Amino acid sequence: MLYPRINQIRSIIDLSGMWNFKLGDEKEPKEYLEKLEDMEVIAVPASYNDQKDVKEYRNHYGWAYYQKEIVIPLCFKEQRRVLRFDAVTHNAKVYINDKLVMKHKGGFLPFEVDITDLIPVGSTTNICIAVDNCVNYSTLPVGNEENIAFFGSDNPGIPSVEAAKRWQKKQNIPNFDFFNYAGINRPVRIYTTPSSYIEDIILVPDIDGVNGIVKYEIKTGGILCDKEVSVEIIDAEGKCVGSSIGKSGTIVISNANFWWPWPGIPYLYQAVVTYGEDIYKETFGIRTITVEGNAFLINGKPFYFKGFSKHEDSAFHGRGLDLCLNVKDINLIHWMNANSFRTSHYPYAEEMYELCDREGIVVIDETPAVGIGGGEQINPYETFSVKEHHRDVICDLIARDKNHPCVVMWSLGNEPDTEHFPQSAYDYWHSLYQLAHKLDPQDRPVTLVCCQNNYEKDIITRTMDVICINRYYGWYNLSGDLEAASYGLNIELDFWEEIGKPVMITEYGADTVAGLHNCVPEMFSEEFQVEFYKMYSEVFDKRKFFIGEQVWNFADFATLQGCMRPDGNRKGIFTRDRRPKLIAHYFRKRWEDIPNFDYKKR
Ligand code: E8X
Repeated sequence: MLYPRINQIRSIIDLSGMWNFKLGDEKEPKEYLEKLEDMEVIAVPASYNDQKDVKEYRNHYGWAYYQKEIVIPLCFKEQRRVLRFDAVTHNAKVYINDKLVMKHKGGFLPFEVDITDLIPVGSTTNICIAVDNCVNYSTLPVGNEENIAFFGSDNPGIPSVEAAKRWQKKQNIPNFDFFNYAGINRPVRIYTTPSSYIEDIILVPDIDGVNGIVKYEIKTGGILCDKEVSVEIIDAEGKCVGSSIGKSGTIVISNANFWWPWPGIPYLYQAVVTYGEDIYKETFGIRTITVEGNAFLINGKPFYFKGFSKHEDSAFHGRGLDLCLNVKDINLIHWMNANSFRTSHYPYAEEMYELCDREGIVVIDETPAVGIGGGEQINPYETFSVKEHHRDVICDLIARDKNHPCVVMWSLGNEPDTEHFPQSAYDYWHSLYQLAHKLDPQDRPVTLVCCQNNYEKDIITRTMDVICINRYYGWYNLSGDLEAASYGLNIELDFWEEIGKPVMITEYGADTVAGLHNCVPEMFSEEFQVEFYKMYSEVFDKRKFFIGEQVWNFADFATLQGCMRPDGNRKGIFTRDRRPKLIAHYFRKRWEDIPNFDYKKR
């Protein structure tokens, strides 16, 4: 799906701003609620939860309603008009003048509806979006249906506690460790195109010696137009360096500049596509991604991942798009001498990938499949009804992000159960692995991020192109004992070494309260966080097959309240307001000394 852009032909009406808002309840709106009375004000895009300090907003469970009156200017009369939502979390129903025109499931990917015949130009129109934040066994991320606490056993067996739990009000408890921020989290826009339009652009770059090769395919829509599709490749100086006519073809760019991760030059080209009156410029880079033996190659050279798993999370906005914060975070990633991050645990806003293309930051792009597990008792692969939705999400994710040079690998999901029901896990994830490979025109490597569990029983993680492990030796296990932690970690890495694939760590960390200091490092202190990471670095540096380290987490972030979460998860290298903890200085130095390429060859 193409990102909305303004150019000499296409236009955008941005519907960001103040909307009317009202909380509903669990009941699904069967039809448009005729009159939404006593509406409050809410900012879009942003999560609604922290925009008003009352528990009804913060802990809301169910539907909420956004409403706005709009007029489309007469000058757009001849144009095709499309209403596009970049992300509404998690379920949405869109009403235009009281009529349901669109439903969408899933909170992190765009959807759109052609409104050319639904909203006439020049007349005042009422738009209402019903938004549902419910997470359960059929959603991604997964939620718990029965008031089950995410962490801790909540003292089972004490009669009074059991009775209180039965009496307790129904709660929407996530099966994941980040606050369930909801609402219209990303921009809402109307974009226009001519009636014959460019629907999609598929670009597959390759390298042949010093030359770049771009295979392309253009999909068109609307009224058939007798004009041919044309494609021109424009370099960063604005010079045309290749062109072709027709809906598909191959263009050779001689002496091309390749896209390299920062501090290399992330060189970008534009494919300028025209079809009849329509024009669209798609940015892309020339680079290759391959896995060979136990190396991860970018442009044929063994790459070492240095960086973070992140969240979209900030004060007031919640999970809402915050462009200023995105720029700040990318600059902090540069300051840290890092080169990459994973979009844990859902696809991020498209603006972030554009920024990473431009700034040379390497991205592992993750689906919202987190929480697929329920302990020994529940086989999630039989109990949860998420498979079909999971397939849809993978299709939509790849359709959205396929052309970004920054995206180097797909992550099918985070920390599912792979231990208690290994065969079911294999069947489930293997078919998704095949699907992702089939769908991606660039055929990038595919991974599944695996939880700390019995890795000997797990038969799916080892089949991925890259083995991504999240490990907490010294924190959740062997808590505080870093010598024992190192011993255990080494035993596990001996196991992975045998598999003969590239292995990286996508999460490891220790909760750390900024400002808490100890002479003898103990858990939660800034000194302990430093000792914890130093221990891991020492182990990783001895292993040739180990291709990268992404810490948990870039910054402290909001979670559901709980006895293990003092004002959220505190494993950040930065605080939530982006101040460095002691550890930031350690990694800044370490990563300065680690080159992007050939680190393990030295
Ligand atoms: C944590 C992280 C959590 O925030 C993330 O979303 C997924 C968790 C650790 C799993 N990984 O708790 O900080 C712990 C496994 C226990 C051995």
